[in-house]
Amino acid sequence: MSEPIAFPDTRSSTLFPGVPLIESPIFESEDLSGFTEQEQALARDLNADGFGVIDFPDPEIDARIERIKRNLGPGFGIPFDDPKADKTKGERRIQDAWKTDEDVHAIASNPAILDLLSRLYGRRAFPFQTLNFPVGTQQAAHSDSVHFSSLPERFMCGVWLAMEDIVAESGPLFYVRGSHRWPIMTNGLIGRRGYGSDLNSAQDPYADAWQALCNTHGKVEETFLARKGQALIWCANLLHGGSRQIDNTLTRWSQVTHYFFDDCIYYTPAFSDETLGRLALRELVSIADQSPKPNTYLGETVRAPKRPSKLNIFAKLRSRS
Ligand SMILES: O=C(O)CCC(=O)C(=O)O
Ligand SMILES: [Fe+2]
Repeated sequence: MSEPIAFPDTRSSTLFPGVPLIESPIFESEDLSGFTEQEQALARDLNADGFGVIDFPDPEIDARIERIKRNLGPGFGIPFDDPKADKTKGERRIQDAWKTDEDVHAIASNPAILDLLSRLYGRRAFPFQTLNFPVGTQQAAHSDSVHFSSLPERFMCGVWLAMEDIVAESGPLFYVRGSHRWPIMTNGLIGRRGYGSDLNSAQDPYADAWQALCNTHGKVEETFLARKGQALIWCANLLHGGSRQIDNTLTRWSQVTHYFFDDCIYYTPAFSDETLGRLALRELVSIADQSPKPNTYLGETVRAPKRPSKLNIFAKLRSRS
């Protein structure tokens, strides 16, 4: 068996390397001496609240944002120039624009962000998906961990960048403070079979359970009225969504980059049954350098089991009867 991978520029929890440093069960005793005071405050926010806010560390961010709007804008089919037009009538998002837009790529691969996340989590971070939104998403409360999760769990996060000043009427991002500490939503938890299932939205099966958690814990949605160039980091299991857009003539430009961390198994929980070892594995490349990111556990490569072909299943059934 191969040796566990060393992460020279990161320091994971000495006793609990299988959980992100900021979510360590002994966080209060963890050594944060390698962090600046500002970074320590961010680490504490992430640990306590499940999110933290930073100024995006790129002196060229304003120029990048303007170029992205110019470059991606026409693709949304939205009349941005008409102040009275309904901006919600066109395409509401574009996934993985990093493949064609070098500023989207640069934001996703920002070296200071990669370095910061790597140190906060104790493993090297890599970006694997971008989403660009010209308006609010109006998505119900959800955690991204039903779409993408890792084993060991929680080695995933989102970085949401405000690409304009966000006002309450434009359907701001919201989050549920502290919800990252609730159980991670899985099919096992709600008694559902996921492997091989079909869904319109991977979030649908869990919506009632998330709502019940919020009601029972008396948790409210708080909005993020961000300044242009501010970014919010959310932990893998933080509930968040897009609040209702009250004024449809407004835009709400943002970019979300989703990150995983090295030496994990990457998979889609909505279509998996973890207990049975049936995982919908992801075949990822890092956006930063397009290198493949194989699924690994303690340095050992893990491959997807061959799905049994229909023919084999029938052969098995016949041999049993
Ligand atoms: O921008 C939003 O309203 C939420 C986006 C989101 O949930 C995501 O990208 O994971
Ligand atoms: Fe999300």
